[in-house]
Amino acid sequence: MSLMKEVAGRKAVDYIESGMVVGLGTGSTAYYFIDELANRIHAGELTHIVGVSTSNETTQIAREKGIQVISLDQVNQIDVLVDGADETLRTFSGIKGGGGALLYEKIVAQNSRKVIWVVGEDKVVDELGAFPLPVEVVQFGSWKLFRYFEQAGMMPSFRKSGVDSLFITDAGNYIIDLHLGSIPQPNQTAFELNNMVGVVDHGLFLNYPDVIIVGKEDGELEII
Ligand code: ABF
Repeated sequence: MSLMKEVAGRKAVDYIESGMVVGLGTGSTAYYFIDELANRIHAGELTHIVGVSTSNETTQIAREKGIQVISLDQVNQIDVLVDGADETLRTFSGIKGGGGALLYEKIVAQNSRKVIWVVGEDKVVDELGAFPLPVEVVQFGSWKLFRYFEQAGMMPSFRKSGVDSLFITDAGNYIIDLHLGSIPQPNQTAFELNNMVGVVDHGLFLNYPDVIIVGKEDGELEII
């Protein structure tokens, strides 16, 4: 239980109106948003809400809370997406994917009219990269990519699931985390990754959010 995550997540429901198609994010902060959204629906304060999920995990959580969840391809567009982040600059770029859902999160974000990130204040940084950068890669040839990252000094590690098995994303891919330490030129790093065969996507979300809701340790909020 994190007060700063909870206040940020629950505040985001104020941006939702009846009749909206709502993007449902992944992670523990987005969880509070989903919980509060369900509360407002069951209280009759919000009606005709349809959710589009960013992960199988979120789909299960939302449906268990009584939120109608349909697939992205069943809607024209998402009105508002509320999602978490692992790091965020105040200039509306950040790193996501610590929860392993970066690909579907980015696809849903691309199809959303408004994107809101909900974070605890510890996620707000002046430079990206202290958090390992997740890179989603197809399984075929992934060790060749790993070796390339290693030789390029990008300190790679395969995302594990349990002791000796590799984590597999909802899309059936692996994740290689790059322990870069700092990413002084996120656009350049994203450009290089986007042009590597076998890389599906990565956790650099550049110029994505429209609003960042920051929960503070003392329960206060900051809206960026
Ligand atoms: C998700 O939110 C992931 O991209 C990211 O890893 C996570 C942040 O985790 P949490 O909200 O649990 O701190 O969107």
